[in-house]
Formats: sequence, C-alpha cells, structure tokens
Amino acid sequence: MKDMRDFIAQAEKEGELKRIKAQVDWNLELSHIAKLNEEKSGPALLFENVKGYKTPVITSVCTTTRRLALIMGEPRGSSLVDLMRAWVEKGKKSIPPKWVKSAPCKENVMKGNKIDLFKFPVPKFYPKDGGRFFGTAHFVISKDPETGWVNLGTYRAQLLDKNHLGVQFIKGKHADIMLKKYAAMKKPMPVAAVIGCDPLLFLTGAARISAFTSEYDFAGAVRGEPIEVVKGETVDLPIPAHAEIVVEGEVDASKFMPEGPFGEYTGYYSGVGTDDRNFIKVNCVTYRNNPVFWGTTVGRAVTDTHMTMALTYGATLWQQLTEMKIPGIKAVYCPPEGSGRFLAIISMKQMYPGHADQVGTAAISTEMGAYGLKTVIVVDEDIDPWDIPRVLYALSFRFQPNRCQIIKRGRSTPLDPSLPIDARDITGRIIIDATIPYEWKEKPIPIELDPEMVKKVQARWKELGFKG
Ligand SMILES: Cc1cc2nc3c(=O)[nH]c(=O)nc-3n(C[C@H](O)[C@H](O)[C@H](O)COP(=O)(O)O)c2cc1C
Ligand SMILES: [Mn+2]
Repeated sequence: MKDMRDFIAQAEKEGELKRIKAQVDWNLELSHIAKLNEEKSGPALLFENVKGYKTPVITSVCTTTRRLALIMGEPRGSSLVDLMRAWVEKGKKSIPPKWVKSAPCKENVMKGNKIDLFKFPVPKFYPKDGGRFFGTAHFVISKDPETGWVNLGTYRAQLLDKNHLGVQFIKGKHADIMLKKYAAMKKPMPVAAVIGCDPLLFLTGAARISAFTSEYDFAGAVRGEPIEVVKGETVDLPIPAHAEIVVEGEVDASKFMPEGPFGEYTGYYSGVGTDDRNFIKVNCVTYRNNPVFWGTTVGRAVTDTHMTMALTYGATLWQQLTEMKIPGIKAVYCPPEGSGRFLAIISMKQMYPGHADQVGTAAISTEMGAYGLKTVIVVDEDIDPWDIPRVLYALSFRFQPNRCQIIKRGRSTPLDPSLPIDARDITGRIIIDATIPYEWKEKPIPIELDPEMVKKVQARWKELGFKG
C-alpha cells in the first residue's frame, strides 16, 4: 500500500468503506455523522459531496481492528494485541526512505498570495471547538538542525486564516525539542504538514517512537519496503511522494496566535483558557489532482483516534520495554477506553523476587510511560491482559494495596482532565502489582477439578438430565 487511494480501493473491496453521496456540511454535520458511525464501529466514510467543495473527505479510517490490520498488511482476524506484537516484531528492523525525483504530490502547487487553505473542505468537529481543524489525521515533518534526524508527529493544526495553521507541540514532544533548538539558533523551523497519505504513516506519526529515530524508517520496516519521498518545494524535508495535500511552511518559536479549544480524545475540550500557541506560516501548498482530505473525529472514547492510539501507544510501550531487554514480559495491553495511554496492563512470567516491581517501574520509565501513563497493572502469565474479567479477578484475589506503589511526581499531559486545568504539568502514578509474589514459599493453592471425576460426570451428563 502506497497511498490513501490504495487504502480506499482495498477497503472498498473488503466492504470496509462507504461512499456518502448526499450533501453534508463541513460545519459539525460531517464530524457528527462520522462520530455516530464510529460509535457503531461502522465503515470508513468517504464524503463525496461536502457543501461548497469538490474535494472529498475521508474519516473513520482506523476505527476498527480489522481496518488497522488492513493498514498494517496483517491477517484481518488479528486482535489489537496481535497487531501490537507484529508492530514490535517488524519494528526491530529499520528501512530508510527512498528518494524519488518527481512525485504525484507535486501535481498542483500554490505559492505566495495564491495560497488559500480555505480551498479545502476543513471540518469543524465539535460545538465549542475554536474553529476548523485542518490537521487531525495528519502529521508534521520536521528535522533536527544539529543531527538531521527527521521526525513525523501528529499535532493538531487549526485553520487560523488562509495561510496560517495553529499547532500544539506539547512540551517534550519531538517537534517541541527541535523547535527549541531552532529558537536557540534564532531561526524559524521549516515544517511540512501532510494530509492524506498511506495511513501507516499517520499511525507512525501518532506513535511515540523513541527520540532520534525517524518514523519513516519505522514505517518502512512495517511495510517491508522503503517509503518513497520527494524533496519539499520550499523546505529541505522528505515528503511522502504519494501524499494528497502537503502544507509547507515555518514555525517561529517566538510568535503566537490564539488556538483551540479542541474536543480531545479524553472526551473533554483542551486548550480552554490556556496560552496562545505557535503556528505554521504557510509558504507553499502542493496537492495531487482530485485530492482526498483526511480527518479523524478525536472526541470521546471509543472511536477512531482511540483505536489509533491503543495500537500505536500500546505498541510503543511494548516496543520500549522489549528494548530494555527485561525477561518474562508476555503481553502488553493499553485499553482503547483509556486511549491507549493512561492505563497499561502487562502480563509476565515472574523469574525472581522483585521481577514484577521491575516491570512496573520499567513501564513508567519508558519514553511512552514517562509521559501521561498513570496506572500500570502487572498480572501473572496465566492472565491475558486484554481479558478484562480475568484482570478484575487478579485485582480482586491477588492484588494487595500494601504492595502497590504510588509515585508522586512525573511528567504529565495538559490534556489530562483528572488534573486542574492550570496544574497539568505533573501527575502521580500508581503501579498495581496484581501478581502472586514470587518469593512466597507458600502460595495459595489453586482449585483444580479432579480430572477422573470430570470424565465420569461428563459421561453421565445426559443421564443427569442436562441437554448440551
Ligand atoms: C488525532 C491526534 C491528535 C493529536 N494531537 C496532538 C497535539 O495537538 N499535540 C501533541 O503534542 N500531540 C498530539 N497527539 C499525540 C502525538 O501525535 C504523539 O504523542 C506522537 O508521539 C508525537 O510525535 P513525536 O513522538 O514524534 O513527538 C495527537 C495524536 C492523535 C492521534
Ligand atoms: Mn518522533
């Protein structure tokens, strides 16, 4: 799969895409149709008739495990955890992108006073949003001015006027780290925002791939072949050759404009009463003939963005734990209900005293975990972390409050609605050890039925008056 058009063709073939031919308004109507459809785990939607526009809008691309499997090229019956496992396995390799000279994303070029971002059918998602959001299922490309490391990161982008997009690089995110370096050099940071492309690239933009690693190399590894890139028109950055819409520009760290609020994946608005944000001053827009505009509804769980994050954040946590080479980790699950980021459940085979504590503290020390992860539940290997009834069993019969650990201070996210709006820099964390302690000489004796008696009883089942 090279681009959004390949996804559309394949999804349509597999009954995973619906074309909406009736006219819909970009102003709330489109997003509300998409959200209600996603709440029913419906198909990807291609809105072909957006009022006032010729350009179609696609939504709900990542809403179901089946479509995430389609994007990753995995068997369609895969579970979320199967996909996370494949992500970790394939991501052990690194395949850098391949440069090409000419590319479809350059079919049309807008520069200077010809630039008008209102030419695209940008949706307004929620009633209290600060405006229309150009970048949701998108990513921003930037380059480290010292090392040349190329980063892809999904940071929401609000349409401020015909050539400005507000951006929210949360502190410590890779684009923020890079922007601070440009600021020290008193230079603006060149960026490119990509709207519509191979959906895998968006997944990697949303994933918390470790610092100094390019998401392009990772996406290439998952695809098993290099991602084709072409040089930007006005920025020295690699751009996906088959992108639908590319917005090139620069971010000046010292300049701000009002941005937000935005209905976030926590189910609450963020950017309410907080500072102004940096913005992209747009210098060039390139797009394919008949481009497809891509958006995701974000908002309350569980829909498109939550499935995206459950896969990408969860897989990143698993990947980073794997890189720490801790033995015994069986599976990691970050439920979509927590957007794949606030709560993690890890199953493990204990091999020595303190092993479960090591796994819990390691999880909150990974780059992924050291951000907004608040609760880690560690369970024994006989419990699948996605099997929530079994996790509740462990929390009831193996967990002991005296063995849980509370960490008082750690990096937080300004999006966490459990903290006061003006005090979201620092969060607490809890590690819940729901395992049976390894060092116990005497362990609780599990009840097993007597196998001989089971056989005997089963042989008499009908005689006893049971049907099935
Ligand atoms: C739809 C969507 C919107 C997001 N919006 C933002 C945002 O506005 N700011 C931000 O810092 N992270 C946002 N994220 C999370 C980042 O994409 C994620 O943390 C990613 O790791 C950032 O890339 P980086 O690790 O290269 O910095 C969003 C994720 C998704 C899926
Ligand atoms: Mn990154």
